[in-house]
Amino acid sequence: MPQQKFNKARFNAAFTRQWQQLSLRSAQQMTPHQAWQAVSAALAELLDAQPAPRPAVQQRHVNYLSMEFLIGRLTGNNLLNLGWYNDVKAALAEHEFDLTELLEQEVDPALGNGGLGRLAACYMDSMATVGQSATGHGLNYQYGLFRQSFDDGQQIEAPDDWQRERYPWFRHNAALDVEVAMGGRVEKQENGGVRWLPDFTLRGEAWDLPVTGYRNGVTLPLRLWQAVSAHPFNLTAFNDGNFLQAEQPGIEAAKLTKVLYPNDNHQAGKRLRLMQQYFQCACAVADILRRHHLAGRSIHSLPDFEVIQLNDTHPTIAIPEMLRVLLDEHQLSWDEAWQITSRLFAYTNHTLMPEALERWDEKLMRSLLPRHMLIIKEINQRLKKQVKQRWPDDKAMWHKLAVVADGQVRMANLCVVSGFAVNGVAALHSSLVVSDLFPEYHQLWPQKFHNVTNGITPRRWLKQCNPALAGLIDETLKTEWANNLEALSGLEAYADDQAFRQRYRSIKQQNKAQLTEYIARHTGIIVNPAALFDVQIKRLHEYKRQHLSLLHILYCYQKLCHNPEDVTFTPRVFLFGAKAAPGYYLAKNIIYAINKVAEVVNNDPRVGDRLKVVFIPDYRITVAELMIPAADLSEQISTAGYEASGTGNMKLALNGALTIGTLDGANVEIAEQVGEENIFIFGHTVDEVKALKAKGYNPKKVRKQNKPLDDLLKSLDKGKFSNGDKHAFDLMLESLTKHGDPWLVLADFQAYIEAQQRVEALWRDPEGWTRAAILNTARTGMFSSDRSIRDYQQRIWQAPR
Ligand code: H53
Repeated sequence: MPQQKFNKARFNAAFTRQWQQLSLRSAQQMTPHQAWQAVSAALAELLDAQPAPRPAVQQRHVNYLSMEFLIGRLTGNNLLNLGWYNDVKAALAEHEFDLTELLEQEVDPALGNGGLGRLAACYMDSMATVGQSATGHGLNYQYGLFRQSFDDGQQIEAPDDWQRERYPWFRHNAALDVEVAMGGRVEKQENGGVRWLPDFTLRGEAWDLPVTGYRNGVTLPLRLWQAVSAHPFNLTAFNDGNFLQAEQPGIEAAKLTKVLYPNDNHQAGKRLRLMQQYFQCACAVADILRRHHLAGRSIHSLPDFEVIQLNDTHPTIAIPEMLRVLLDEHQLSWDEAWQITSRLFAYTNHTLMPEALERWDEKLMRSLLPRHMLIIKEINQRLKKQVKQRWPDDKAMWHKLAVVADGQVRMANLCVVSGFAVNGVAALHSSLVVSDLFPEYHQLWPQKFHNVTNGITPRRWLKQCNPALAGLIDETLKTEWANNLEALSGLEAYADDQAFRQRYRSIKQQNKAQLTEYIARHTGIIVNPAALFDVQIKRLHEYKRQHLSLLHILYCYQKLCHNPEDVTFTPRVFLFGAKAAPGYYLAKNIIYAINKVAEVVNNDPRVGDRLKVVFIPDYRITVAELMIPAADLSEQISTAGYEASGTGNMKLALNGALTIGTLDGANVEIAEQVGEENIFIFGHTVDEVKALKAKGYNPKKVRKQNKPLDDLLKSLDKGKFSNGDKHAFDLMLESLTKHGDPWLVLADFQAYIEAQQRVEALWRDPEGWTRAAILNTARTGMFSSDRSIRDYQQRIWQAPR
């Protein structure tokens, strides 16, 4: 499809209708927020009028099921993808509005927690860009991820009412309404079948957001389901005088999609969460089947036309739901239903951590979804036969592979058993999925297992967030790179070009100045934009080891305190952005510790502007878009084997930050691409982590043998950073010593300090540093999510079967 042309007259007409609806006399009477709404609503109207694109080749339609889509602001991004930015800017200037200012009015739709939700958003963008026919299915949460502020260094959470009701990009498609049943019991029927008699039903409403491809006229729907009461008001109960009961269904329904669970990489096991999962899956399955029937196709051909990609195990319940509909509503036999389902579902695994692998209590599952529980049991029974055949009399083996065991339903097992494909999200992770997580399943079905290394959309993560660098690349390469990121390799030739280096460096400096201003405005802290900007942005989690960076801060601080006149000291600004799940107290304690250390360091006159520590509050996509282009150093320091991929690492490298990192997740592939001289790798490898743990790791011993480390820990312990409170950081410190330092922070400390010394050595050579930064930009083309989507197409979605 060709790029859609901007039609100024139609835009103006739509824009005018918007302010007229507000009963104003002129456009100028709108507040900036109203004007942003008017622009967005007008643009949405122009997009609506577009014919749906037809893929050139017959391909399976992808249904991307995800509980999270962390999309970030839409208006600017859509303008960029449509190629209308300048046209709209000019049109608005005639109404005396500045587009750039209006775009700042948009509140981030924070419908996700972290990497997994952001990946889903990048994949929607890329599916639209490569012309993959697709629908995203998620939930329309009334409250997104909480807003974060700090009170005396402690994280405070506030609800994020992101004004969905007036979010101008939403389109409610009433023709797509779905009824979803829950609870109740099952009844055996005379013909041997089973009937589900649910307790109550809800209505699912489809709220669509448009996802625009890059200048190709494609728009894909991101369909966010919202729960409302199917029977809004129980009149009988009302007439009987039972007011509360009369309103009950409405209350229940409204609760369901009210709020996003704020856990990343951790399962809470709450009933309402399971209800959310089922609600989303039931809506998606009904929607997929509705489209299939509408096209007049036989149910047996479903997998020839559709594929359902499960983003982690959160939407796994879609599998028994599909079976239920095929068995109970289409009256298919088990074999027929299984034949369809097992060619339909593909599963992406994003974590190896046991606490994040979903398991649902069997009783809970049965009470909410009795029919589904029966179906899961049937899958389990049939699997048992297969396992027994392969490993006769091996009880331990069956216990490991069962879908239902110890009163729990294991969702990852259900996915592997029922789907046709399983993939990890980086080369290392995918190999660990096979070797450590599912080795026996791999023996049974080796052909199911794949790797698809994650990616990021270069539209938002370079062209939009770093316009200066994007401009320099345009000018230098004179070719379209935003949908062909491998073209960046053309920049290699300029890594040794003095003039190019100078411009590249001054763009970084400009971006740092902008961030410096933002920091001053939002935190009151004045940082030195000439210092090395050392950036760690990601969810707060022990395995990501923000506290390892904290130890390095203390190390730098001690050094300055001992020798305030040290002229060789590398000025640094440590920048953090991270939210901790509200119930994750240890993570919150790490935030507190960083903030308290920051307070002391930032106000110590001996330090001046050579060392600053800033925890930027309320980290979100919009803040990431400011921090990433301004970063010099990218901290990717997870314990090897635990970060499945990481995607922030890719964004930062692409924007010319050098990585300091462990051989974990996609860091391994980044290192391969950029070359070992352009990255700072340190620490225990996956094998070394395993060996150390097997041998019996003792952090106390490490501490004893490393005097500077011991001193740092003591300084935290003794209340030096907490006004004498000796217990302020107990949670964190006890984990590091008493509780065995499960993430090997102390074990990697020395190697980390030495890697930081290598960072400083290169920083002292600005030409060498810039050269390495340019090579990072030039060599990270493979991390475009367009490439990931093509991998999914070739290896999974459209692979010959
Ligand atoms: O998914 C990212 C990875 C990252 C991984 C993350 C993730 C979540 O954000 C939430 C749950 C989960 O199981 C995994 O931690 O390493 O880059 C996208 O694949």
